[in-house]
Amino acid sequence: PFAPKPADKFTFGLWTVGNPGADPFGGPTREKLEPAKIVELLGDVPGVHGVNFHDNDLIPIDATDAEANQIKKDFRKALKRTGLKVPMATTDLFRDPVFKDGAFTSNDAEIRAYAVQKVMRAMELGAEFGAKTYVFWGGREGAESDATKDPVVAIKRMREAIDFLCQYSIDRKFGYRFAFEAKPNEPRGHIYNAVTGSYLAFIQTLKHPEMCGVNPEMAHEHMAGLNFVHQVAAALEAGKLFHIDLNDQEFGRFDQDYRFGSISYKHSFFLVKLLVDYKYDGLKHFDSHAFRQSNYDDVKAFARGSMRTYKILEHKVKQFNKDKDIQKLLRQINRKSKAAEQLVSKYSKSNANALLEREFDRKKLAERPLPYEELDQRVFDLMMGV
Ligand code: 3MF
Ligand code: MG
Ligand code: MG
Ligand code: MG
Repeated sequence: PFAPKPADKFTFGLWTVGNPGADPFGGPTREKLEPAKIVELLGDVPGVHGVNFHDNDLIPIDATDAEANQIKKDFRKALKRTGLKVPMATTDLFRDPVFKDGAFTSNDAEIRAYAVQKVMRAMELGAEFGAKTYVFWGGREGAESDATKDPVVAIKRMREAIDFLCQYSIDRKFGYRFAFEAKPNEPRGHIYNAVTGSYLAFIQTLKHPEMCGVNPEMAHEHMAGLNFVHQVAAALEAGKLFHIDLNDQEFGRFDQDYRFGSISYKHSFFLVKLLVDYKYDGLKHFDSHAFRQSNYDDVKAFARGSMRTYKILEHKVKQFNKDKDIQKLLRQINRKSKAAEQLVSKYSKSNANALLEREFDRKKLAERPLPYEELDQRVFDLMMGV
């Protein structure tokens, strides 16, 4: 009953299912797979919609033209065999030493120009495979010491690069929508635009705000101890949720990229509820990887589990929305008053005067019951299937 379908728009990345299990303290525990092999692995997992990539996940940074053409040919064949799409592409602006002090915000003008050129080429590569969403994660855009970079100048450099690339996308008719992904730290000590909300403000200062939105990632906001659901809500309400990175993470820890739903059952439930209630029908990318202990069969279990968890939570959300007792409690706590609502829903001089005149019984209002313990326990019972 929880079988995913391509129409669910679940996606994985070459870098997520292809993750060979290295960490800062130890090397890989799994063999590195060629892109076409990663597509085949995903093809063995029913219900996947697509696979996303960074330019260099597909084509190594030092590849010759002949090598690049062969890789693309094999990759395209694997896509055809499996029916997988490439809905999103992005640029690796973090791995190569040239970006050690940032890409768009580097202190070196030539590195900034190289970064923009690298994105232009990567946009072309994404477009070749049909990508319509282009993600920007500024992994190296930050600082360890604020002695090294002016953070106001950094914002201006970022804006200059994005304005340039928006116009390039328009000129080339790529049809991309840009999605900015925030992260508070890792790999930099501090990354600029640390949370999704920062990007929502930044977008409004761009030359083409209409083609720019966000790609919030659950683990990134949880690293900072923030409520991810609220960040996504802000994006949704602003019409800016262009993409989402689903995964999980213990609060406040290093970047763990765990399987979606594996830690934060309750936050994951309310996230799915938000996406269901507000009819988000965009891409749902699992930006996570299997445990370092897993072999490739277990990586498939990881991919199946990510989607299954989402579908189970979706089912629980439907139960929540139909549950008579829960809905009764919700009606009870959302108290209506036509008179009060009319007064403040729209400003007018007469409304303002009437509101100033009106008497409120503060003590009585404070006494109205809010059975939130009862409601919250019902959520627990529902999730646990009790
Ligand atoms: C790092 C990330 C990135 C981004 C990716 C753009 C390497 O924590 O989340 O993954 O998601 O660069 O999609
Ligand atoms: Mg991440
Ligand atoms: Mg990560
Ligand atoms: Mg991500």
